[in-house]
Amino acid sequence: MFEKVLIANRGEIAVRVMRACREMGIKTVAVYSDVDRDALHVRFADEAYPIGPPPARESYLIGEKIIAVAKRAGADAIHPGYGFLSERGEFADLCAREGVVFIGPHGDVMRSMGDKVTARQTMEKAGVPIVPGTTERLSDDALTRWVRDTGPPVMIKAAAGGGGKGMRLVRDEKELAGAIARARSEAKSSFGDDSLYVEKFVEEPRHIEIQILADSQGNCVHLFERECSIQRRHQKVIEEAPGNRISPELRAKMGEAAVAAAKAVQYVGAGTCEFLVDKHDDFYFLEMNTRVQVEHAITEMITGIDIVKTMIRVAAGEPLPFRQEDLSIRGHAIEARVYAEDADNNFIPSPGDILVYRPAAGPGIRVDSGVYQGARVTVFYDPMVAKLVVWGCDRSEAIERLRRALREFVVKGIKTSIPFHQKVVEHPVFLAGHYDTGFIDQHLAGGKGDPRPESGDSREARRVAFLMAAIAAYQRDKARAAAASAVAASSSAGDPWKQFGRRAQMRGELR
Ligand code: MV4
Repeated sequence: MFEKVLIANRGEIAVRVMRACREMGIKTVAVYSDVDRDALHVRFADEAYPIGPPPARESYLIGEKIIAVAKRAGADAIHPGYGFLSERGEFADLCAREGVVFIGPHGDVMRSMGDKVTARQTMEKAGVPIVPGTTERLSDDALTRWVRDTGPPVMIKAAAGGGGKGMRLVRDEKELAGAIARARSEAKSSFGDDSLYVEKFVEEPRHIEIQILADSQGNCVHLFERECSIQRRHQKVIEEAPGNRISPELRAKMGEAAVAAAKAVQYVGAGTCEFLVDKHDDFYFLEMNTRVQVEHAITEMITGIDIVKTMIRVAAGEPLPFRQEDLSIRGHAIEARVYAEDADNNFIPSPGDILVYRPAAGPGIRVDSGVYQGARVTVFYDPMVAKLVVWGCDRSEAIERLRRALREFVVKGIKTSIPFHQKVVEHPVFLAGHYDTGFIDQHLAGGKGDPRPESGDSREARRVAFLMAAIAAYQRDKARAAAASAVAASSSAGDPWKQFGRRAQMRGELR
């Protein structure tokens, strides 16, 4: 096992990785930009080294500086966290050349998954369903012909893209030429590569992703799914595990597809296969993320597996300490990302000094913070300051805890997304678990630009209707969960989790 690991990141994920290292008896090395001298991750580490000016491209993104620190500190491995260098194949190559272990997959794997056309070719060969479309980069003429032959709606996408950049929806052939031109120029300026491909548009999809873990002996398991459809402009807001309305059969099929995807590229480490799931429960590979993700914690909550410790173990050459049959889902977890943003002001970043910081705590609550009371939030990095992660024996309890925790969580000095989360967790559509990627735009004003001004009367009327619908949906949800738990309890003699059935029955009696 490694003796010392350098964490090439900042904020909550750097702290998260350091916690894993500490439990494993591994010493930790932090790196920090000038503006992060007093950041939480620096205070948390055993050692810390400066790496330059605040802009990431002059500090956290310079692989050579990070490697130099690793050598000077005597670190035998580097954990990249998420963002920054985590999916840069060239940085993994550099680590390999310099004899420092990169905690993640091989550089070639990152490059092949980073290019969406290559990823689609690989998945097609591996028998993983991809969205119908092309598996080649196409000229304007070829794109036009494909769309003429197939018919709209289609999505024009950048081969170098991902996360929604360089992507255009075409609902009418008349829009095609303009969409191609705009997608090409956006792809060129964002990625320096204007190659495009095209897919059929999947209507009202859900974004469901599968966590996988793989070792260097060829073993690979999946840790079930996360439901990540609650996003705003391709930024995730709330995630849940397990997903809603995912049958055991669909779960097994998607899990097997994700494992096949990982095996096809001889994946090592923690990774995620993103899928779109349509109305008919057909699913399609979208992209593979070759890093630990922000929302990994909800999977940890429902499986009991420490994903970060496992990725460190497999990077050190150890085999996975569990098999697929050892894994199961217990309860339900939800993550609310706490961003330093002003949701009432078009979600603009809200930097400043954190004057009061009192994170939620208590049963079923995990808060992974990148800040502390007195810390400064700057504009240089991602505005996510903490993750509020809750666990409950079922979805109803997780929601109850999330509502309680959102009320407990106090942050003063900066605006945060907590009030926005409170709106989400009151919404009947969220309570019903019946949402797709359109949720925020369709149901929460402010999702797309500013909310329309409303008269006081209509606002009040809407509020009453809204509350009544929310209460009704909530009661239905609870009754369903109680019935399901009672059934589970009656058939779970000897099951250590049967008290959850009793709890639900008690609630039923009290009502
Ligand atoms: C799609 C799609 C519908 N059909 N592709 C958005 C981000 C990028 N990773 C892929 N995205 C989408 N690709 C086809 N063929 C809809 C989206 C999409 C989306 C996907 C996941 C989560 C939220 C989303 C919001 C809008 C659009």
